[in-house]
Amino acid sequence: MNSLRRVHFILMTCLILLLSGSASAAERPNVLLILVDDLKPALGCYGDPIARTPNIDALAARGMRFERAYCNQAVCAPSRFTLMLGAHSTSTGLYGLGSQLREIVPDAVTLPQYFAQHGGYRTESLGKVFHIGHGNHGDPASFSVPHFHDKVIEYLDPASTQGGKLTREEAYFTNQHLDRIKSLPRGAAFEAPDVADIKYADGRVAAETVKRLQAAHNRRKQEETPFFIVAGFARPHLPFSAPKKYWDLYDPSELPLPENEELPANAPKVAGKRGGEITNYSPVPTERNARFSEDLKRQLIHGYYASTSFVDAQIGKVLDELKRLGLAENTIVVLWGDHGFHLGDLGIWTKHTNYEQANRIPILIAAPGVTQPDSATQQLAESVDLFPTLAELAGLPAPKVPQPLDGVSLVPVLKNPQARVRNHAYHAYPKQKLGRAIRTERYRLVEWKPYRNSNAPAEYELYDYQTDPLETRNLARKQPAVVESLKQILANYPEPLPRNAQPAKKTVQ
Ligand SMILES: [Ca+2]
Repeated sequence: MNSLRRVHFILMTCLILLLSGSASAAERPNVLLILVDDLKPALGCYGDPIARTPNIDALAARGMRFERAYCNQAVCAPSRFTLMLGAHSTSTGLYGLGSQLREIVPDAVTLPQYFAQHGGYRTESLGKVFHIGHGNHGDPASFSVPHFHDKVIEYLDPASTQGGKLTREEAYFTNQHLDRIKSLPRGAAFEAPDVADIKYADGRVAAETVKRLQAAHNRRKQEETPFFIVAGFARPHLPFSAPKKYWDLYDPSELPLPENEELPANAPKVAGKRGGEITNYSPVPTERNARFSEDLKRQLIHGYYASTSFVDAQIGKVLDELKRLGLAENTIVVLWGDHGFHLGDLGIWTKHTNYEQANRIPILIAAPGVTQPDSATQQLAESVDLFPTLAELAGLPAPKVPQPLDGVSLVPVLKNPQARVRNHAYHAYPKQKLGRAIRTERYRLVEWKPYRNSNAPAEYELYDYQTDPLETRNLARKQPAVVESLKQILANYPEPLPRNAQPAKKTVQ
């Protein structure tokens, strides 16, 4: 080939690559990932008879509902890392609220980064996406544009903050006075001012997401750039600060109170929980084993449902705009709760356990052309599965990333709810011991193992959800054969990393 021909050949090759590259980006679906803080499946579409969640229900009616979806660690920051990395906390060592992603896994390629790198996506984030607070500042490297930040802990009623003082949880979430949190006053657990939605962060995040969708729509028309927008909502995370009209949707006397407030019989002490996060809010009693009055329980449960309805209305604004712009037909929409929530069941409030209510989450996926309307599956699913699932839905290569990838693609299930890609879900929680759990359709095994350099033996919990859906008794000693079979599954997982350890380098192909 002479030099002129060679130049011509190279130019033509570049042109073809350029054209095929831009053509594929132009054909890719957009992604709208909706993250909701502390949202359990207390939703109409999951059969909750109390919940008023018409907008989330409408999203479920457009796609697939995962009936058996689980987070990988029942607390904000680590759970969000598992989603964004596709990696279990036991694979990365990112167990803590203050764990720093880029210190522990500096070259990680997060889910949005992967879409930017391999699909030409413009990636944006709004509201609570990565956990910010407790020493964490988010992950700017994950997104194409600066994060739209707003509050998680928020009060409008001066009575909620002793007349405007900085409260404990506000300080945690704004990285202030982290060394003397307990010296600060407690804020209210709930408030119900008669205000417009926009007065709270979730109203502002919805309004900004609507604007971002409009801009993304124009950009898509002009530059053919697909978008990957992550909108994170703060409620129903405590405090249950929500406009009065959402509280008014519920009759407090009709709210369900916990049926069983005792810890499971024969369970190891390390597994249970009393006090904790909830005691940072007034008027919750601070004594570790205090019983809550029925009034208080009812107010807290009312607050959780009111906050969920408030968030539902904000999500509705975003989904309405997606539809109005004509983007719904070409946008994959995912709704995910970062973990579940105990509302007094087992006598536990909030999260931080390996029990069912703290770990079961909603996952809804509407993927145009793939999911059937109003479909549901019993396939067990985990947060880490969303990374490979979304990559496959968008036609990106199967992820090969520097961090361990623990998720499996759920696309076969999205196409056929009876298909099976995994036979259990895995989650973990670090307490005085590390608890790792295997949840099958029927059982949950939890292994509580001392951290390194301890000779104490592991302790086990086994629950049978067919005979004991409320987890009232640990059956580990009574059913050794079942324990043994579930231990075999657990044995296939890599040795868990200690907290904040560096994961082993993987060869990236
Ligand atoms: Ca959370």
